Amino acid sequence: MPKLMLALDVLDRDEALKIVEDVKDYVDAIKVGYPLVLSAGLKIVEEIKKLCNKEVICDFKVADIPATNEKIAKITLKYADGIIVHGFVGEDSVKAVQDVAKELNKKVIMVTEMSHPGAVQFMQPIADKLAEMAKKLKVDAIVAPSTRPERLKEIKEIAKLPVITPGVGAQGGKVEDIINILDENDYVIVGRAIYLSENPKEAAKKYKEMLNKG
Ligand code: O7M
Repeated sequence: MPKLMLALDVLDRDEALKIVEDVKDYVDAIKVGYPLVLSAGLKIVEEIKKLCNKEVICDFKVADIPATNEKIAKITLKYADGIIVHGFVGEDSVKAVQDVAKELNKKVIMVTEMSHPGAVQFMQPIADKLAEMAKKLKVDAIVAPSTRPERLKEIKEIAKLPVITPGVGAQGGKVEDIINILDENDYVIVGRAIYLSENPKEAAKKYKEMLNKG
């Protein structure tokens, strides 16, 4: 059964910590990105970890030259267990982050095809090649879309790596359409369908149960 990763894209520190407290029994990892870190600072990662003792991944979709990627990775991985990078900038940029992560025993997760409709414009045509590159570089996991289950399957088959998949809930993706593609090393990312729900704890529990049943 795949694991559940909460996308904690709220803008307020106290609200973020309250949600973590509420859902911590049902989520396996927490992903924070620009919305929360630009609002609350990178130290929010430490606070979240202290509160729930779960893996916290920074989704910064790093996409710069190797020298700059290295600096971003060094700062981020002081706090986070893993960092998400873009692959389209090329092998050298991804490797620069992997070098930092290896020294700190942290994870690098690489985006292939994104989940939003616009991703078919430029990303989809190169996504299979990105999946091949991810395999070659042996990144720790890739990101592929729940909104296009057939693409999720194809990309996973090419990369043969754990997958972290967004798009379930607010973006229209459904657990039942992806559950047979995934295994115990994969994560399903859910954000708004949990943190915007009237009862985030119940919503997280519901998703966890759906994943367990699969
Ligand atoms: O469940 P949602 O739609 O509220 O949140 C989905 C989260 O996944 C949100 O944090 C997005 O930034 C992220 N995401 C996508 O939605 N689509 C992608 O293709 C990639 C990501 C992502 O996490 O990239 C690493």
